[in-house]
Amino acid sequence: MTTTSEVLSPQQLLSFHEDGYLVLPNFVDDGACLTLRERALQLAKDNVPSPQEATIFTADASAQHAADQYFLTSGDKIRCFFEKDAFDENGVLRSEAHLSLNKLGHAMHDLDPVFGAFSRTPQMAAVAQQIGLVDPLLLQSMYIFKQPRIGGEVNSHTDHTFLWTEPQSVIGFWIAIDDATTENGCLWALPGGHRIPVKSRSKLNQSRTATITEVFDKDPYPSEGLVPLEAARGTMVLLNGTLPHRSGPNLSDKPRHAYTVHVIDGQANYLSDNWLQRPHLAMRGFSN
Ligand SMILES: O=C(O)CCC(=O)C(=O)O
Repeated sequence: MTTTSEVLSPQQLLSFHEDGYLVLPNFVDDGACLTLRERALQLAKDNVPSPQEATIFTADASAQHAADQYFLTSGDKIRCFFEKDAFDENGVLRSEAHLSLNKLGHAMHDLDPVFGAFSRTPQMAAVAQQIGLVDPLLLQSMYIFKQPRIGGEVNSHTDHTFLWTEPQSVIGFWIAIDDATTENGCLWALPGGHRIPVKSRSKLNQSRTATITEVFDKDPYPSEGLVPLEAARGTMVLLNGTLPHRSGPNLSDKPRHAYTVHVIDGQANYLSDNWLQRPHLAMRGFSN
């Protein structure tokens, strides 16, 4: 990665357009990954909800409503989300709160300087430009812990389903902060699957209190043919917004931290009934 204007070779660009994803080893250096890792753990400690708030996975309807609100208003905040398996049968956390988190979301890239600097590098900007984002806007960030033993599976989905623009424009910039392998729950993707028409859209209900799913095709995405995208620390995986992808559970004793930024094109229309809204924080690009 010597120049910042052309980070991707013509072959890599071709491969991204053909497969719908691209794996870029050594995109970020180890030092930057470790700095982000440390910062994420600090943010987790600083922002972890109280034990009362942590009862968000109980079946109780008012708790569910509170959990929905906590999630739906997180687009312009830094919030902590727990793993389901972090709780015992009485709803009590089995371990320290910050070691029980599934992820941080969804605006660290705008609210935290360490995340901001990691997210807005000339290399990231160059990739966005090369893959055709005319007016790239950093919509959301997630720091995914995929904790040892309890890190849950992420079901096959497309990002466009959740972050809908017209026309489709969302691209995932996913970066391995720890080595990601089939043992600790790496990404899996369906080569060429971005050409399958998107099967559903998740959006806010009329009262904007929960999400509903609009189904266009009730058949699931193919479960065969996905390939594991093992990724050493510092590898970036680019994901087209219509590409079906998933990640496995982490049944190992090794953490699998990863950081992902979803970028949209400001020339496309970001729908007002998408779950993620940022009423208090304007979206920004890589350099403004
Ligand atoms: O890191 C993971 O386990 C899943 C990430 C993902 O699905 C995404 O960034 O869109």
